[in-house]
Amino acid sequence: MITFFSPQHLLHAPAYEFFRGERVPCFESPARADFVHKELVARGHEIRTPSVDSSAVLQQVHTPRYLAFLASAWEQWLAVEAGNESRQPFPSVWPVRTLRSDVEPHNFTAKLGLYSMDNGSPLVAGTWAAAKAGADAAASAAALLTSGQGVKAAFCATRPPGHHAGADFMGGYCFLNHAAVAAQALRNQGCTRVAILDVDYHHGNGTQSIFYDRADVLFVSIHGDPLTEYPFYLGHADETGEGVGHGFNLNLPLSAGSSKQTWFEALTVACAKISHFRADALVVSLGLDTFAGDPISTFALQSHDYDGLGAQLKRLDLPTVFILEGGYAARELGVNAANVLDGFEQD
Ligand code: SP5
Ligand code: ZN
Repeated sequence: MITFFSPQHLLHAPAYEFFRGERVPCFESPARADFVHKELVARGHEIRTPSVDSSAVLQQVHTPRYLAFLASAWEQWLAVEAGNESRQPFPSVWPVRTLRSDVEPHNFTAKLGLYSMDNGSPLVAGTWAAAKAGADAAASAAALLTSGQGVKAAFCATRPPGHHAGADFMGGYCFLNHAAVAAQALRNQGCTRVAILDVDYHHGNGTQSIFYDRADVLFVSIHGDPLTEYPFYLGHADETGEGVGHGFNLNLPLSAGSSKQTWFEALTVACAKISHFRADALVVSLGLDTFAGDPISTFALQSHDYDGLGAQLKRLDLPTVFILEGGYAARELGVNAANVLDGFEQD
């Protein structure tokens, strides 16, 4: 499968994140994308560098003030205090209920909190460049599928991931929502109805919220129940869309520890919803943290199960953009991702 990959992902390499109150090495590491790249090359997949500038589409899915902040965040951080080039900024205050989020404060940490849903998204000098390369990959994949060259599917081997990023906030290791960029770009290029299927272990709160009031983009997600699993505050089954978007959002939360049989039953329900929607293109938020060996998740898929996922998605018979999201068993990530793509192509 044609795969968009940019070495710019390496520019996002934070040293640590917070986990149970301690500093730990980041689960979301540069090695992840390199393992995926290596496995795809070994299996003969064609690797391309993203060539489409996603700037205009980014303005459609994110707010101008969030994009302006993110693009200049590192420069702003450096200006706060001497020595900040060797420190990672984290938010420590957030505008929760009763506080105002319409006024952008001047204080850097206050701005970082305004534009964050958690303290779990470490920002470094190259974060913007890496995330922007991911958005460019998503736009490049959408352009390729709508170019009339007969290409039916493409993969974006991108990191940091994107599905937790909302219109005006980062979170869950995500900064720019690549799946939203792909879906919006497909709409711009003539697709009437686009379905997004999010199979990451964690609910794609950012993607859901971006399209929640729209009927032209269906969002379907299979994930750990937010009552116990990150991102906790979105992803329940009663979230079905609002306004004209009512009926165009489907959440399939599964209890932590669910079996692979339960997971594949949910996939069948998800695929039926997408078929019924009569989409003319599909975007798959391909998180692989459903893997039994994932260090932060609790589902039970084995490497060979990912062939079956790819094969089932192929049966939807739609132009398909796959976008890498989570998956933190880095060493197995390449095999697991490649199994989905090969399962798709061989079905
Ligand atoms: C894209 C993506 O997969 N983002 C995930 C962000 C998760 N961040 C919070 C992780 C908290 C994990 N708690 C796990 C407890 C394991 N025993
Ligand atoms: Zn995840």
